[in-house]
Amino acid sequence: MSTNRGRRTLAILKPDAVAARKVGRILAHLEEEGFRILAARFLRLSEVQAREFYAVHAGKPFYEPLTRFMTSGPVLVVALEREDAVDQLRRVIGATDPKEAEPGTIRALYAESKERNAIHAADSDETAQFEIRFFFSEKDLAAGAYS
Ligand code: 3AN
Repeated sequence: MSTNRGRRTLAILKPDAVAARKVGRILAHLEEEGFRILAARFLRLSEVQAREFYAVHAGKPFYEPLTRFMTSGPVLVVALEREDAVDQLRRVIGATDPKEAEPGTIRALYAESKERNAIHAADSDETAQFEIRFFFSEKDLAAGAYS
């Protein structure tokens, strides 16, 4: 996987986006922005998984509500590929608070609030590697690779 460093990132379409049936539009938006879907899975995060996934935020005031929200319904976990994947996905999703997100970004278009903000994206190459491996095996990723 090291040769794919920088080319892969992880997104999670959060429970609010799934419940509001925004999945198709968000995936279309990502594809139109040049991302390829390498692997995708619907799942319901367990409390243990959510706490581990967001461990960097442990102790922050929004940690408990965040993990509660992320376990409240199904999510779609997506491994994505394109050049400069991490930074490009951060650009495409917009700021954490949709009120501050650039017009046309996924959060400006589809997020309800800072807490229910439609999509998660890895914030660095290191985090992306950790997060992709958190959900997908090499076999899952190889199955989605075209080249
Ligand atoms: P982002 O999702 O933009 O990378 P992070 O990683 O700082 O933001 O925060 C993870 C998640 O925690 C956010 N997506 C959001 O749902 C929630 N969150 C972050 N900051 C706040 C905050 N100040 N108040 C409430 N929720 C927050």
